[in-house]
Amino acid sequence: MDSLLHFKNRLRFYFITDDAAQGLTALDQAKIAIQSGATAVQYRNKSFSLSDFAEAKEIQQLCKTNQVLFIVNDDILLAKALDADGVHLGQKDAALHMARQILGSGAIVGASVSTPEELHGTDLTDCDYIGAGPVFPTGTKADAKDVIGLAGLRRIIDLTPLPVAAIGGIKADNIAGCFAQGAAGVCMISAISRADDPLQRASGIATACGCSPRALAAPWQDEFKLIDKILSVPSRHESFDAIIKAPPGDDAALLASIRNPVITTDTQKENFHFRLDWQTMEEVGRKSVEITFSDLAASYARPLALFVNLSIPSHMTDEMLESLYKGISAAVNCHEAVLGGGNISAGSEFSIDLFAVGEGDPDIFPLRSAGKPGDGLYVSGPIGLSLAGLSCLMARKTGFPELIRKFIEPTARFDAAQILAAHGVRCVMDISDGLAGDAGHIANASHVSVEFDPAGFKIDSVLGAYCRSANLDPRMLMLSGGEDYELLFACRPEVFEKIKAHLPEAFCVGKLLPYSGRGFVNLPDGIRSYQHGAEKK
Ligand code: TZP
Ligand code: MG
Repeated sequence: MDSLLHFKNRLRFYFITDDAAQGLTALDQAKIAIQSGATAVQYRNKSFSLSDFAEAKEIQQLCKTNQVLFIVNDDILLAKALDADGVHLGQKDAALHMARQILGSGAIVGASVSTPEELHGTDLTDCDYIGAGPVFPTGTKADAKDVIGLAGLRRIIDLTPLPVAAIGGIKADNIAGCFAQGAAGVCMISAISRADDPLQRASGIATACGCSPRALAAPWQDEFKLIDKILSVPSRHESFDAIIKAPPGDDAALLASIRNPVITTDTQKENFHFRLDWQTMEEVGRKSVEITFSDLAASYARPLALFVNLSIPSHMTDEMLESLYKGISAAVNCHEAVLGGGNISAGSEFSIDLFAVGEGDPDIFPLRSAGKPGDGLYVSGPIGLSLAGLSCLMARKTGFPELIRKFIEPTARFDAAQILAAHGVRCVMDISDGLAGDAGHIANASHVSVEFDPAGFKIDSVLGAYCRSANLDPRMLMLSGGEDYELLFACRPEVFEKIKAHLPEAFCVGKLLPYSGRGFVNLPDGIRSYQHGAEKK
């Protein structure tokens, strides 16, 4: 996935609501635009009063349900109150950095610019895209600046790396010209809001933008209907009947007897652990399972059953939830486990709580407390990539899809766990909170001190390239980055030599020493353990 491209594409067909249209409310206009294929809607109401709030919120919900960007014109606080995706500010509106401060790092902040002089005079540090115009004559904005034409649009596009959306007098027949100059998108008001046949005009605009019409998605309503649909997702494999005695759908699940039951739980929250403009629902489903099962891998347990509790806000659709379950089922099946059941409830936030049941190894249950002075400290594979991927997503930085993939698609390392178990390794955990933080858990539990060997860290080549481009030290990302879900383990160096033959990507990150009064002998300054950081606002 290329996140910048993804963001640019969301500006392609950018409709702005008209507060002076005859006959059509802002909500009617937004529905027409969204049905026709709009990728973004801006709520622009120059005479906004509190009595308009309910309608504005309905437009925001409509956008969210249909995965259309929702931006508020001028008013940062209204954007905040409506939980908008961002705000668009004119030259006279509040400074862009105020918008960033109030709306947070994940918000989209746009700015109007009409000339190269204005572009140079605007501090664009906190700006995500430019609205440039008026490109053509417009009667909609009384105080519009001089028409800049396609040549003026081109000058602005050539002067900024930010995506530029053309505005002012945009109609179906002049859209191709704007894209030909390199515009990321086109914004329009009256071509739709004041048209004799707005639906037909909007669909002509969609065609010119290369956007397809969509059936307006309805929010989910019926829990029972949804559960039936979810349970009908095929999730049977050879082990199914051996794991679960009664198929899911009853009050509780009857599992076959388990010799060494190992149970773990995890939670994933929207805008904290994941973001739906970065990840599809299917990807969110897969990752939720992988990271929950990762705890089983780190416990040498074979996954058997997964239980999922969902809290779903009203704007989500049946289709979105089916797609989430498609991802959940795919990951559960891939590990030959079963979806044992769960619960769905309405809630203001979208969150996924997962409970996994596994069968432990009859001989070893690895513990954080089993590290011994003289052991080496090792990781099962490349680390730091996921945090770098998250940073790319947050900064909309292109060029490192492998890092973004690692953030979006981590996998539980059952393969590595099997090798460690076969070699009798007793001190294991998965790295979810960062190498430094997780090594600290081993130091505490095993009552040893950890000495890192940053010079010996094996640096992944893509991580290295990213760090060179961002002027960062890859070792710092490796120490503080979480969510790689590699295994961290301690064992005698001679045992590691044997493991390495089966796990060539594993490497040494340090060693365990007798406790010296501190958990870490040499933790570099500025290292913090990983904080899940897909936070939107
Ligand atoms: N900013 C520059 S031109 C314009 C704005 C808000 C008005 C665009 O309206 P229309 O009806 O698409 O020309
Ligand atoms: Mg304005």
